[in-house]
Amino acid sequence: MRSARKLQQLALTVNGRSLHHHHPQRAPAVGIIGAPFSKGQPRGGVEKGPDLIRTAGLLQKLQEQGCEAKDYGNLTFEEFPDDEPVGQVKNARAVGSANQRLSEAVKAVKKDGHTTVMLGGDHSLAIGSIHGHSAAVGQLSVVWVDAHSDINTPLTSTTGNMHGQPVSFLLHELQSKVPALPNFSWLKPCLSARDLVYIGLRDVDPGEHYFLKFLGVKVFSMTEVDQLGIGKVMEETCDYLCTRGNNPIHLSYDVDAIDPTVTPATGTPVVGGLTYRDGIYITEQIRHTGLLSAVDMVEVNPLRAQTEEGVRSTVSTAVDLLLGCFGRLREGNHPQEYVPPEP
Ligand SMILES: [Mn+2]
Repeated sequence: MRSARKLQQLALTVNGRSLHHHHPQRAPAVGIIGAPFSKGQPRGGVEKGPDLIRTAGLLQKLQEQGCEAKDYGNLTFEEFPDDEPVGQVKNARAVGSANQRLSEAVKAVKKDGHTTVMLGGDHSLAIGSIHGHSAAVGQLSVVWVDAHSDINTPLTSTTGNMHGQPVSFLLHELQSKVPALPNFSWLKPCLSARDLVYIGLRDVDPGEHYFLKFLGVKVFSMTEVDQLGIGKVMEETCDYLCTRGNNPIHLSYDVDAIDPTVTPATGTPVVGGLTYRDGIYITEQIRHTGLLSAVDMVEVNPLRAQTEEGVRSTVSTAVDLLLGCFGRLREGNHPQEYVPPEP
């Protein structure tokens, strides 16, 4: 795919003048799955994320930019009234069960030929989303955009909240560190540490930092974003994923990756985050690879902003990030069949 595009770029260069423009990729069919689930963390409100993002016009805006988009509605989740902590871990039964359902749903929507968009909900849902995606298409690359690395195990976590642990459940390399939990027997690890790239980290626990270093995970923390700029970060990310075999990409996007001045309506905001422009650029470049196969957009929580404007800004940023994933360019777009009117 990469070399085909290179050839095309060459063909579009005439007399040294680049006529290169973004090759119009076939508009992908988008399949939206709502996951109004909040038991991976203690704060109510994050279950409102999917409907808020829909109300902001996601489906219509995707269609307006030429995407075939289908809304599969919201999943419903089993309640576990006696979900006692297992060691430190809170709501293990609810989280295990919800992710099993989500995994089946993502797998089915992938098999249906769609690029999935999972609207969370909290980030514990990445367990089911990535598992189901991998079950449908095989080996994945995961780009995890987040202030946090979410790679605690149930034993390194100090809070017991599972939204800070999903990556540990998914990685082959950490299985000996993850204890068995109720409603998790369906889950088999499906991801290698070398197929994971982080962008935006700035709040990483000691155990998490150990795992990232020990496993040699590719990390672009905010330090690297400052040092290299987002342009170089994305160039290196895409080159790295290329060396890993150009596998289908799963983009797991936590809105708290973006600076809380822009996305304050989230459960665990951390100062010093990505700008709106950095955030959008990530989606444009991932889209440009032609490999994007599934997206998570998680941790939008309207009850956590101080103002209505804070909620609006967070939700509209989440929508803009998703539009960027599916072809919206800041340079502008026009349909492939567009013909300008003649007088
Ligand atoms: Mn997260």
